[in-house]
Amino acid sequence: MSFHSSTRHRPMHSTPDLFDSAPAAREAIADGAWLLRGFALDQAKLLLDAIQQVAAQAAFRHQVTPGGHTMSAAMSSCGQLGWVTDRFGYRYSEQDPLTQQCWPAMPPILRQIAVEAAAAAGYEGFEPDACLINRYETGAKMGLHQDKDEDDMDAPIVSISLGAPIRFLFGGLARTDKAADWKLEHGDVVVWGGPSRLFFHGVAPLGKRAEHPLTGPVRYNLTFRKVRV
Ligand SMILES: O=C(O)CCC(=O)C(=O)O
Repeated sequence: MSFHSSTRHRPMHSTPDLFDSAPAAREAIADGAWLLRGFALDQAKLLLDAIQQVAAQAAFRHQVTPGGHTMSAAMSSCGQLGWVTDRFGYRYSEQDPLTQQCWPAMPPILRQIAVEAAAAAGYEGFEPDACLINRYETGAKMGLHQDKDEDDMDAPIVSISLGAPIRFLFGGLARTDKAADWKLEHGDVVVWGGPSRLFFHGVAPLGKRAEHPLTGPVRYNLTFRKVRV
């Protein structure tokens, strides 16, 4: 698989083309990175229900970075490990610092769709042990960053979008690399690994008019990671 293959590369500012009526296919967005449009659409309602179940045990919270910045996206986690940040640093923890309890187990429907999406992108045998759940309200964003707190860099990252649409930015190995801009909608899945596993990525602020019938002006994102080798 290669970035310059015959697969479509469609930044959000491009005009729709004849392919838009074709069935959902994987689009290469970088070497080893794929956008699977609508991949989670059929299961989206179940995924949203599962998010609410997780949040009932591990509430959404705005974490603080080591530099003292309060993140605009609210977060929760499920699985064996959850991603946490505080003044001591970024890390994975087996316990929710709010409750001192283990994170809620990863609901089977979440794990299943992540494993299937990874396989559809060419990453067979993905076994996520952590799922970070981001909740974006109007204006919330996530700056360009690398996912590098995981021990396992061979496994991909699987990222599912639910609810209001947002602009996803996907750059390169250097923070200064120009980032391409993709509109992610309800049910879209992005998978990246191999040569792009450490590419910088983020999302632009959730727009004032962004909404979805199932979530209103809110977007959820699930990112599945394999932390422990
Ligand atoms: O919300 C998104 O689509 C991106 C989330 C993300 O980059 C992350 O959780 O590391």
